[in-house]
Amino acid sequence: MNTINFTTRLKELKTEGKTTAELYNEISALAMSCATGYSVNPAVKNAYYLSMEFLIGRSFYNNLMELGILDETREILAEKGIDINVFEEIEDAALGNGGLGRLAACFLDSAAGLGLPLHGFGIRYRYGLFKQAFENGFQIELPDDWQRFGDPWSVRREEEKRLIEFADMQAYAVPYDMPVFGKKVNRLRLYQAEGSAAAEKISEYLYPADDTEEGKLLRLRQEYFFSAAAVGDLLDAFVKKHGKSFENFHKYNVIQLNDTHPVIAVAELIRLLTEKYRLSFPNAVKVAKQTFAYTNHTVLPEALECWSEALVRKILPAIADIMIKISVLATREQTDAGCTKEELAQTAIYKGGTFYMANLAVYIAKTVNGVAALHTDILKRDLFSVFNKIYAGKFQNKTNGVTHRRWVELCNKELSSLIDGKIGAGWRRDIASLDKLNAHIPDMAEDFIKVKREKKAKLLEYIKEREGIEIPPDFIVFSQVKRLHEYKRQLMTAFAILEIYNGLKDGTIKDFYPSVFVFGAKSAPAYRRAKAIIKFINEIADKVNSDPETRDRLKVVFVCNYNVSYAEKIVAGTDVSLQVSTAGLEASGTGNMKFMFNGAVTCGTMDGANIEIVEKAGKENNYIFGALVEEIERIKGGYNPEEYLPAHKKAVEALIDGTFSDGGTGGFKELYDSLIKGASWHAPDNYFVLYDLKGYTQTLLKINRDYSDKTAFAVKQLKNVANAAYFSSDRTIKEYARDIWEI
Ligand code: 26W
Repeated sequence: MNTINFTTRLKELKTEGKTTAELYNEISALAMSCATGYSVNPAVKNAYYLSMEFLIGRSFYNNLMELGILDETREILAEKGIDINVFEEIEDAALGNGGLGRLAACFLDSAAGLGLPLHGFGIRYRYGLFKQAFENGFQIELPDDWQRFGDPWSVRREEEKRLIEFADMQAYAVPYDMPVFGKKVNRLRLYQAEGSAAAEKISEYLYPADDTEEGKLLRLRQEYFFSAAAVGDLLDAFVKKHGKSFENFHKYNVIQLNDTHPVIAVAELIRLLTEKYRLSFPNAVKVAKQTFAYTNHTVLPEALECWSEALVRKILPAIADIMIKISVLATREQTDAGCTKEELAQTAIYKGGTFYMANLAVYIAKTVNGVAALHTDILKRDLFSVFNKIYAGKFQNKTNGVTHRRWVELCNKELSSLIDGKIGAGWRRDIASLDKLNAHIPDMAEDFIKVKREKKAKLLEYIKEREGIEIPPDFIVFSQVKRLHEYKRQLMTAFAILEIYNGLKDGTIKDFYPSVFVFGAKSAPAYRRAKAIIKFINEIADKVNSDPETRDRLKVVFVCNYNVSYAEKIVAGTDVSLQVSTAGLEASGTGNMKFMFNGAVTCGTMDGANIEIVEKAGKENNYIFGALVEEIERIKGGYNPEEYLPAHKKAVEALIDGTFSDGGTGGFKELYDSLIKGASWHAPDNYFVLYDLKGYTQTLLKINRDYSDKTAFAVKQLKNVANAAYFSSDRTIKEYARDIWEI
């Protein structure tokens, strides 16, 4: 980075009369022009991350910070009468849904920060994740036209465009390269589909609603589109540099498959090696086995992708043939390894006219990793137990992490300076040294309380501006921000809030420390139940916030259009992080780590990475409740939620007793029935909401009591900060680089 050049030219920049968007584009372009060009060095081994989603959020501040010019830019603009915060108007590039997409962005940031060659391949969606609005408490979706502000951080590479062919049409994959700044500058390559109206549709929307045949076909096209473009790029680059000696391909390339969405890349590599380079099928499979690694991010059956052969054949007949050939090979191998018929049924890649993409991934990948210790155990013990038996050593755990540069340094400068003041700034580059903070905790509680209060005040000010809800800064801030899904149990939080509200009203709860519950969540557009839960929480908020008897002690706010930038403010201003999924279902969670870094205690179940958070920070500094995985397994068959209804009658029946309105949609009654009667596709209360509700409400009240001893509570919060280093994606990436990528 030629910083002098940048600051000189920034000082000369004419700013008067320019719009924020114009300034944003000019300053970003200036930074881009001064940044050393990034290149993929084909002479060394590079790792490639194939992901359908990269939830990069807003690039402006993060890139200037990574380039080391954020503070100077802030000062130079201030001299010109411009507050650098005006660029918060520039929306996030929401090219992802949540978890796995944001993780991909953190991984790229950490690899660059560590100087490791990891590059991303994905899709440049015209419209990212929808913008959420509320209409009478219901979620509505608006297009996320993120490019209307320009896209100064990408460079279009017209000359490298590649033709991607389907049976019924074709599309050009035009690469847009985004630099990923750090010690090394890596590259995120996003492909845009061009060439016809039909072609452009392929990269128009992130995750089209896949509940229709039309939607499914488009999603399959998207997966093949970017996977084939990436594999084509890598093969061409390899041949150009090393010739056609594919037995060395894996010495220069390792491809990480982010969930099952890019797994079709396996078949595409084999297709090109056999059809274009005339390798034998077994040799092509051998190359694939040395090149691919697979990360599983969920055990939910609905998220484990399957494709009907008929659908695949419609647009990719050669790929279908190859996947069947791989399946035959796998079956033969596993039969030789002594698998029974039942076991072969579990590991089948192709069975009954269906392709099981997770099985293809596990069979081919040289390593398979889960994303937290418990999740990886569940993969080895349940989901992939047969594979684990045959291919011992294939499975590894790689507990997730989040980049502390965005999730502490950028979003919480005040806490970062407080840490610097105690242990120096070394932790910013070498995060492991953060644990030196443990020695200073007793004498920094008061300073921490000030910082947390300042960040809380900023968050609540922002919420007042955007949501129109006023919350005094001395309230305890509880936050549950994540995708809306039944297994994450936002509904259970809603019931717990109602029980607290009812207790305040009838006097059974006394001296309750004023608290606000902050929700942030988007529901998939077609997910009816999740949308009903959003409406329910909005109804509760309206009622609670307007009740003169309780509103000075209890508030509820559902922030609208929760996204990466909103998250940066919420994680910094929160006291208690709510992570209450049904044990065994949240593979890891990453919001839990962001909160921990910023000094929130976790109120949660023993699920995903919560277990490791509690292990690192100490059980006594967090609040754990709820059934354990083993308990859930044990009671599953005989669980009758009606036994638990009497104790929670008032709160749960608020869904059907007219207390709240679902606008005549019937959504609330359907939610109630899902708990008491179940549905054709699941048992009653299949996420054990009523089973864990009592423990949850009691834990929230305990936290409320403990908070009165501000200093003791601040010590708990600081213990979380001081022991969060493990959850930096710098640690995660170091482990991938050592154990999987060998770069
Ligand atoms: C909201 C339901 C849902 C579940 C899974 C939506 C999307 C998925 C994807 C198929 C997988 C995914 O995003 N899983 C999330 O990945 C994160 C990063 O590893 C984990 O922290 C989350 O626990 C996991 O749900």
